[in-house]
Amino acid sequence: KALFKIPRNPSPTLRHPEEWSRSFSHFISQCLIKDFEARPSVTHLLEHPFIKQAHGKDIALRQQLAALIQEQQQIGCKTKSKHVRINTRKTLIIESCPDDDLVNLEFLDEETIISHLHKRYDELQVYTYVGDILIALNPFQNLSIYSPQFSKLYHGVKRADNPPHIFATADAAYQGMVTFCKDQCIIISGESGAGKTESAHLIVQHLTFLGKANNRTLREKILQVNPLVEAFGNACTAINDNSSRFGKYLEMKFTPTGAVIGAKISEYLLEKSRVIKQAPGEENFHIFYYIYAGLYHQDELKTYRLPDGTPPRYIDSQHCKVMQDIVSRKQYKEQFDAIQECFRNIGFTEEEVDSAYKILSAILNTGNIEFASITSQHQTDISEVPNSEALENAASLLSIGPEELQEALTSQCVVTRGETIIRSNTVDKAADVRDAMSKALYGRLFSWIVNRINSLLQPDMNSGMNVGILDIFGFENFKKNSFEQLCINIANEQIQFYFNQHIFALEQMEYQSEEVDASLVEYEDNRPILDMFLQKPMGLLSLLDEESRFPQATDQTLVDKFEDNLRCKYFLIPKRVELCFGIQHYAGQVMYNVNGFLEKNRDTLPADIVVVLRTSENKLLQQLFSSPLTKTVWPDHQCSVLIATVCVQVDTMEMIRHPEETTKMRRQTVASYFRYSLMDLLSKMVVGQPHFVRCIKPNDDRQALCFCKERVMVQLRYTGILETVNIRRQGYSHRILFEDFVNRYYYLAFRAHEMPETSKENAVAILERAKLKDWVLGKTKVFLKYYHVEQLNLLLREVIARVVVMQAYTKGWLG
Ligand code: AD9
Ligand code: MG
Repeated sequence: KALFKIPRNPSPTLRHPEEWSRSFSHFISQCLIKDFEARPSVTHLLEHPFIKQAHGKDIALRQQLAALIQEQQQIGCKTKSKHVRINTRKTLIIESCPDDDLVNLEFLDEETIISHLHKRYDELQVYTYVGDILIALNPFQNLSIYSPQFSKLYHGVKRADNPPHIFATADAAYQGMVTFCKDQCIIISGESGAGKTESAHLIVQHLTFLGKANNRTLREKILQVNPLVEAFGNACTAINDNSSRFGKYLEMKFTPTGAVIGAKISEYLLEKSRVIKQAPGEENFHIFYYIYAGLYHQDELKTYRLPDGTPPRYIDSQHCKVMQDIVSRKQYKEQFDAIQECFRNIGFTEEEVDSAYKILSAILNTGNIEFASITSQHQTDISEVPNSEALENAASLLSIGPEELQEALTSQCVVTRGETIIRSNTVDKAADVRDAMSKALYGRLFSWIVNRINSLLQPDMNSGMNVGILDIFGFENFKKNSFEQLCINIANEQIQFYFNQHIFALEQMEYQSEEVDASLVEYEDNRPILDMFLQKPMGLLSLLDEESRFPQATDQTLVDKFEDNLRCKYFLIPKRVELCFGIQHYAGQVMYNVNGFLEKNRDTLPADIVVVLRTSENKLLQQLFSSPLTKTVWPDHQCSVLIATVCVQVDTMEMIRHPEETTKMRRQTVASYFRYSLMDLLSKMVVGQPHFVRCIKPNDDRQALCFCKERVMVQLRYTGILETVNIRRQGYSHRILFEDFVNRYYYLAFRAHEMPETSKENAVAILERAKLKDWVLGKTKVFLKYYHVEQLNLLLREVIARVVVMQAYTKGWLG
């Protein structure tokens, strides 16, 4: 009871804000440094005359207190030993405990780490540090730890002041950017459904808060980018109801003083094949269901010609809840309204949105076009469209002639020896052309939306600094895996490789070259697997490309080619399953079915379709098909940075064009475009200081509070968490040249005007002055532990703040 002793006579008459604040803080800390199991005290506290009498400014404090207590109750409801206090800025501080960082564990073995994470998860502590890396367990339930109060809590404070949190990672990136004027990059990894996309949203939310997007419009725009792109790029899969079907790198742009000024997205490898077909139990991209529910009124149905009655073929009828179920229609309608709002707020014109909906509806109508075989005088196998309604709808929505469209679908122009011959398509071929057109329309529409967002959100992307956030599709292993899973999993291999390079390889290489005595940690290097995929000319992707060039190639010849050329322990050919191969990925073994690999890789769009779409009167469509979407050539200097930092053997000097360009150009396959995408992504990442978030899926049933030890163990193993803990405990994650170190921190030991020599001795002087322990010196660099950098930065900020105040006094600004 004594714990809840409330000051007997706290004077409610203290009017001076400072005095009030001090008294208030003291009072609150007296009352709140308690075990939160004793909840009755909270009401008691709010009812106390001292708080009740608060008025004027003080009412705000009372409300703040009430909100803080409520939040603390929610997050700390099961926590026995968490302590809270209010700091002088009247912010709630929840003191961290040594448990927050795996590096502090006394015993380091898998069992201890797992039971530690398990205990924390049961207490709803979903975040845990491994040094400067954040582990995020998916809570599978909404937690109330992401409110603006929490954003304030994690703003510019010492990491140890609060429990681990995704906001702390965002804050570290932001502070790093502001302090060192260096781009930052937050890499979120984890398997499908582990929580990457949610984490990315939270990071953007916190960065817009930190970036003081005073301009409300800009803040709203930035916050609406993710929902908009995800409506077009995410879908329900067997693993995740909101699975990302593309890779996304979002760069938030800031001024040198840290004010947010814009954003830019880069998208990678959208899974276009989903438009035309989905695996059993899976769905098409969300946006198709949204427009179905949103454009349901009679006049809209007329304008957009959405097929009424039976669901369109591209929206799997089993799953087309929009058509059958009034409840889901309501939900989708809400989503549709939200997307409309996003379009509007970000700045799309009504005409653009209308064109986008027309293209989407045209795709659904295109999917309903059927072909029948008819017998002609000369040929038996030509196709026609028996039911013209879908064809006419599609043509009308695309503002092209129905006859021209039918012709482009059912026949093709072939030029032989200077002569143009029209050749009829078989029914199957016509269906392939139809699907290829739908995929191309959707893929280009998606890229256009992303480009348009970029032009609306980046006033001047050439100046200022970035925090980039990487959220790609997670590692996938379904019952049946195809070309799409192969690409997704290679991208994940690449991210794992990047993590390994940063955490292990580069660090250990520097110990040796700088002759620093630090023990080496063994880790699982996945470079051989990546080489097997990416090497030229004998890597898996090159072999696939080579085979795609032979018109006679079949699935069997492809598997044979792989089997003949990929002789390594990571490539497996199962005995009794045909047309299959296996890969021993870093995250486990996956069996791939090669059915359709060649076609998917060729991803051809007949020139006749491009020609007819170019005749459209729809401005947006004209734009989508008017010119080749050409990607820029790799600048030399970027390549060398990239190769030096991430030594993956990939093709770098390639002019990449959109895969489905006209036949005259050398055709780009999906594999070569993918290779380019990976390089492009890496080139963006390597220029920034990386921060890692490792998302972990605690169970496969998407259940809250269910921690499946085996599943977590597997993920910890393949992500190398145990080794990461080791290297963070023993290693020196920050290595800074003496010169850079002195330039960066000389304020800590020298006067502003002194301009000390950037020597080893002066670096030591700064380290000693900052009272840091456990650092070491190499031949040219200072070697620091991960926590040193935070300590140095905090000291530096304090010193700079003091200097600014002193200068203001000397200049007489402060009287
Ligand atoms: V995929 O590779 O795109 O298929 P992600 O992105 O890793 O996958 P996602 O972020 O979509 O997974 O999370 C899956 C689901 O977990 C979400 O739809 C939420 O229902 C749930 N989730 C994830 N993180 C959180 C969280 N911090 N709070 C609450 C969460 N729920
Ligand atoms: Mg995702």
